[in-house]
Amino acid sequence: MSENTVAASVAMLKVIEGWGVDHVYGYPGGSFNSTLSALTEEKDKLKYIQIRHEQVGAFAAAADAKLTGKIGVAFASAGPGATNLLTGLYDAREDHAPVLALVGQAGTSVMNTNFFQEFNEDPIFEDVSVYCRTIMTAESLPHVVDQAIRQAYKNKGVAVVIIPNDLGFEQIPDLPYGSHSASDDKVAPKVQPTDQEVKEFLRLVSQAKRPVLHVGRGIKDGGDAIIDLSKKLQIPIIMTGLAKGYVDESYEGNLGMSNRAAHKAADEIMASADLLIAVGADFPFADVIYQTHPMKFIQIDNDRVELGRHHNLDLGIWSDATEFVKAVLTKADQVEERPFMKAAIADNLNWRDYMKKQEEGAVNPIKPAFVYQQVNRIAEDDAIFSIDVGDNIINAFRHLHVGKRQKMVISALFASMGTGLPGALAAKLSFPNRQAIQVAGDGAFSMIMQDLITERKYHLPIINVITSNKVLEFIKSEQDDLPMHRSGIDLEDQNFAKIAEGMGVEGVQVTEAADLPRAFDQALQVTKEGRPFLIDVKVTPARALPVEALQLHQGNGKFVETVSPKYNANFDVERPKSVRDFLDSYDGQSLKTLPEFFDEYGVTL
Ligand SMILES: Cc1ncc(C[n+]2csc(CCOP(=O)(O)OP(=O)(O)O)c2C)c(N)n1
Ligand SMILES: [Mg+2]
Repeated sequence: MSENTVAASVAMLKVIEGWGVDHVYGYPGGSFNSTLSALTEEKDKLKYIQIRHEQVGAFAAAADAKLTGKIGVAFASAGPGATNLLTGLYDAREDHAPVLALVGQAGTSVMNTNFFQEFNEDPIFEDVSVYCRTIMTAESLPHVVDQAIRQAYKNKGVAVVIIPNDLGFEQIPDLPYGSHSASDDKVAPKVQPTDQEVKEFLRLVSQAKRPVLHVGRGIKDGGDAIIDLSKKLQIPIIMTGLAKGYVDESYEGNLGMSNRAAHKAADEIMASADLLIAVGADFPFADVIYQTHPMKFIQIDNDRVELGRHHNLDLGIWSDATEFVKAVLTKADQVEERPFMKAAIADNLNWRDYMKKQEEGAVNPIKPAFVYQQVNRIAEDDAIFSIDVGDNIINAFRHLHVGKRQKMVISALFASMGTGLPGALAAKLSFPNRQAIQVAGDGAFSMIMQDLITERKYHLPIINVITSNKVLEFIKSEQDDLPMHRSGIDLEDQNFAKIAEGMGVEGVQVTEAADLPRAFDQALQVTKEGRPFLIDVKVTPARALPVEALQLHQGNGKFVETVSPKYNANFDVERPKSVRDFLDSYDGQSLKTLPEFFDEYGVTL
């Protein structure tokens, strides 16, 4: 037994440091004072980032984990602090991000008495967490936190430790409580495919006329291998949004994302597939878009829970995605040019050309596509993008270039507004030498804009781009496709640059397209000098071409494309008369439909 003693809260922080954590987010409260005191003692090793709303801390911790794969840490005091933390923790849960949440609790002498801000916190955090414990003795505090971190890693989720305030102040023996060692950092063994699985896969592929690869994050660093496979087997690639940037976007056979935040060719090709191959992809909308028509289905995943979750399997392969792709490459012969692949590429290039035209228009009112062209222009090779929820998800998926050395973070499955700025805090704190750019809509940004001051307080040179359109555009589009009136979606305009100024953050408001490049140059300059910057850009509220409104039907030996009956079903908007009318109404005169490309290349049912 050691003769030296240490405050239990300090011992706990040493455990956290032992796991390689160098910053934690949180907001004080009386019930958390024992840990706050320890944070001052440990300040040289563990940086405390005082956010202005607990939700922001939890979002940022989740983003840390998504960007680095390492545990993120956030804390809050008992009661309202604790409940404020929840939204951010759900974001971590939904995107399988390992996060440790430390939550304050009233002291043990008043626990379970309905004391001020005191209530049973376990049931509150039960659902969001993979592990949730209330500390009962000071000695157990560092142990339980160590175990919580292991649980968060193992179960890829949120571990919550609830700390009665007095226990953190108590002295306990000064022992090495943390269990982290180099062994924890070694690469986990990969699940390998068998020859039989490769053979069976190639047999099904050889029977297909219109096979499609749907590639998710499971591909990890196998982006080049999947392109080789696409070329060798003549199969177009469609990506999930979370995997954006994992496969080179300049490759012509990479059609981008499908569904609503999507690319036209990807949606059309997915709807025409007779074989869909899901590669490390857990697509949240799969239960809808995999069911538009009958097709065969192969799924490759290293997590057995995922197999068969979204479609009945013709072949399920439990394997690391990239290992499987590599194994197939060694066994497969080069397939001769497939008309379907040619049509897919032609459709893709036609769409890319359209997108480029949207980006190049330095016209008024300013289009979001032009804003993204500017982001692309000033983004450094290893920039990190944090994109908030709303139309920015659609526009970033379409117009943001995410290169091999760059990263993008989003709130994918929980899809919470207010995640752009916290994601940028995480980017800058986890990667201080990399450029951090966040893009948020006016609705999303105003949910968390108080934390601009956090950027200034900690000298975090973040570029904040606010696409301000005075409306909840993403919801407006949804309402336009329902038989209802537009309702509840107008936003009062704000001068975000002035708000920033009030918080000591430099910024500029842009209303003319011609002024936008200068604003981005200024953002670059100011952030290079080490200070954050905000661009409040007033963009058009016009809907971007909703590719999901196009529907492909198979019948009479032919493919036919129509506009969904749901499109513009709203009482306040007009419906187009034809697909041509629909495309033209979005300046898409140059766009062709997939059946036109199928005719051109002789693709038949
Ligand atoms: C916290 C939260 N509340 C509500 C929603 C529903 N929602 C999704 S997108 C959106 C609109 C976003 O508006 P804005 O930030 O202005 O971006 P825009 O779509 O106008 O570009 C809303 C309300 C959500 N995803 N998250
Ligand atoms: Mg908006």
